Amino acid sequence: MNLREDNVSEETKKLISSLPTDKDCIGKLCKYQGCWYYYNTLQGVINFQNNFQAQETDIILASSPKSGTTWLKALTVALLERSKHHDGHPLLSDNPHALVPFLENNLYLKSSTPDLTKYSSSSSPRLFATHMPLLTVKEGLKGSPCKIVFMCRNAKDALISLWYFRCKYQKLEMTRGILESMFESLCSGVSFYGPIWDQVLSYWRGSLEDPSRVLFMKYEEMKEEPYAQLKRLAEFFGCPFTEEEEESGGVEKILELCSLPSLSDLEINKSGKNVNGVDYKFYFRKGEVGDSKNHLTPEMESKIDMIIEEKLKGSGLSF
Ligand code: PAP
Repeated sequence: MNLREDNVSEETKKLISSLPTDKDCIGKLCKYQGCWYYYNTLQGVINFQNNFQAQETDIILASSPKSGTTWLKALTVALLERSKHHDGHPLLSDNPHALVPFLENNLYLKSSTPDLTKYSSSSSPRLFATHMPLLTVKEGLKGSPCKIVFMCRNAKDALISLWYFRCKYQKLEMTRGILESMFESLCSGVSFYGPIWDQVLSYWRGSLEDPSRVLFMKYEEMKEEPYAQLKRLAEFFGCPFTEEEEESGGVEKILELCSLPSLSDLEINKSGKNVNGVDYKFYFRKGEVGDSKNHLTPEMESKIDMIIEEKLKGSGLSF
């Protein structure tokens, strides 16, 4: 992760001086519109909010970190591309993160006017991703009715996934100490893109208010019933599977192409890197539900469960 604060403009520095600040085991954080960001990421958020020009057909794929973003990106690309590309499917030669860039964390991280032309095509909507909460995203969309999909995942599994990911890309030994400090950050809410409950609740409420605009998905449900969930996603995008497609195995074909074993076995995902220099292979690990049981103590598990339950009380949501 690039934490260089020299990407931060004087104006943003002034803004930061008026915001709550804190730090986690990686760097300094500030809280903007209810969400904690490293300073350089805040610059990306501000660049996005000030300069992004949405098109009505844009699709935004949102998630908490380590909640199935790569999978959601791949499935969306495969769904929208399914009537094209009999050979040369984009997922075979590019990682889903290259095909669906993050707004604040990639496109707008270092530039207030990134070149978006390569993401435009006359036959497909533009696809972008984000970890920002809904209200911050909506401010950047400035009233444009883009569709937004949010992928949520159990916070304990996402924590373990992040622990593995951080240690791999920072080339750190996987110590309990690192896990424990990440656990503390999660529980206190002072973590990159946290508090996780506020972020998830923003999309949950958005999906209840306007289900035609915001679709709320869960990683665990995708694992449990991928066929039904993929159909749900296709319907939300307004491109449902036809009977003929279903009968000819069109749904299974996409699920297979986007499965963790298939994607992680592609050369680009074995040896490629993203624009920030992170190996694509680090985005693929076990992809299991409940892996946190193998790493968290029962006390750690119940502390996270209690906090999340308390924060979600009355919302109708559990995760
Ligand atoms: P990001 O937030 O950095 O973009 P993200 O893709 O959300 O990462 O999360 C990575 C997790 O998704 C990993 O989970 P794990 O550490 O518990 O294993 C990764 O294995 C999982 N993942 C990646 N691709 C897929 C896929 N195609 N199907 C299911 N899970 C996947």
